[in-house]
Amino acid sequence: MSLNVGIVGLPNVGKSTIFQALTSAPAEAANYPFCTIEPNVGIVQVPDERIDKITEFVKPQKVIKAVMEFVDIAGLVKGASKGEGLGNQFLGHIRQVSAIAHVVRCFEDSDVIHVEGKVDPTADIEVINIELAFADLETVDKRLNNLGKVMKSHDKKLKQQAAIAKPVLERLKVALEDGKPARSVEMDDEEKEAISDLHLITLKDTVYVCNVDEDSMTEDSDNEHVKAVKALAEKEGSKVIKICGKMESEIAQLETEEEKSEFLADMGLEQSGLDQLIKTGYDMLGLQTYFTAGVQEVRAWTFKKGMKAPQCAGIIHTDFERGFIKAEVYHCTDLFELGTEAKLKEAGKFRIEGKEYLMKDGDVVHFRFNV
Ligand SMILES: Nc1nc2c(ncn2[C@@H]2O[C@H](COP(=O)(O)OP(=O)(O)O)[C@@H](O)[C@H]2O)c(=O)[nH]1
Ligand SMILES: [Mg+2]
Repeated sequence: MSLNVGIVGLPNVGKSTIFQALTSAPAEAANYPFCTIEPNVGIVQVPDERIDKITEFVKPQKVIKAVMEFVDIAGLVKGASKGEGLGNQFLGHIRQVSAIAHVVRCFEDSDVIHVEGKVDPTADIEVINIELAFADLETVDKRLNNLGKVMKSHDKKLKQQAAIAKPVLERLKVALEDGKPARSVEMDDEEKEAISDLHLITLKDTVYVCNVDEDSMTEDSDNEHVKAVKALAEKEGSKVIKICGKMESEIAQLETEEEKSEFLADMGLEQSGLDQLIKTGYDMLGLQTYFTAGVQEVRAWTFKKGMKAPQCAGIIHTDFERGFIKAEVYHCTDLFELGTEAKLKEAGKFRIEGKEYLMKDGDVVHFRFNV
């Protein structure tokens, strides 16, 4: 299963508009040979002021930024879990993604038809979440039915696993039947592990993306629709961001970074909604960035939170992990403060770390290895 964010929502809420804006400046495919790109799968560059700043200090010939994947999933409708509107197929796609960006229509526009007839974000979210919960319910029911057989088998290990899974599946069933997401059910690590292979949709981290009109984007206060979404999200511990799909597609057509910054400044905005969406997605996936910085190339590397130095070295090349000796590390914020490697050393900020070093977001690293 790859690490990606699926864009989900009712039809006509602006999913494809947002996806197209996200992927309008395609990441240079040559730098990312690992990605096979399908029409609804986009590789997106992760905006990161830190790499821009490192570049000012190091002045490399080449800069390679971190990337992540977004998937545009076709709109779900009421009854999807029963197969309405190609429902099962789309639900299958959602099961494959690692986190969810749920786009909600918060803009008024009589030219754009709303499938339910009026703009009502809480009701819209409910429609989708109930379909997702019912899809999960089916998965949970299937597993529960199977457990009976497993309990009767002679395989001790299987029986043991089933004994752990049973009570948590039963709790999940109660919540899902009530239309509540699986993430609302408390589970310990052992229980989470016991059901992890089910890939429950409503267990995935979710950000609600309020697609608002231009005015609501530039005003400080939220419109009523956004307020309603925030209230709902707070109850389930999900994140919320505001985006204006229409404006993002205009920004996406601008050629240079300068033009984009100017456009945002004119609107009184610090960063685009898209940038915020990408950063939130990256974070939901548990991803962090370390940098390698040389005059030939400054590059951002993506790792999973909690990885140690040798594993991180292995992301560059398996030889780096196999022959790992040590890592020379400093944090980018120390570079910004002190300016040169000599000063970093003087201040004791340039460190030699070993195999047990837990890598930090923003570390600048040089790995020493021997194969
Ligand atoms: N007024 C307005 N229209 C939008 C916005 N975002 C998308 N639309 C329009 O809404 C319609 C549906 O958008 P689309 O992205 O295809 O929705 P999808 O079905 O969720 O993928 C299109 O006509 C878009 O131009 C927005 O922020 N404001
Ligand atoms: Mg679409």
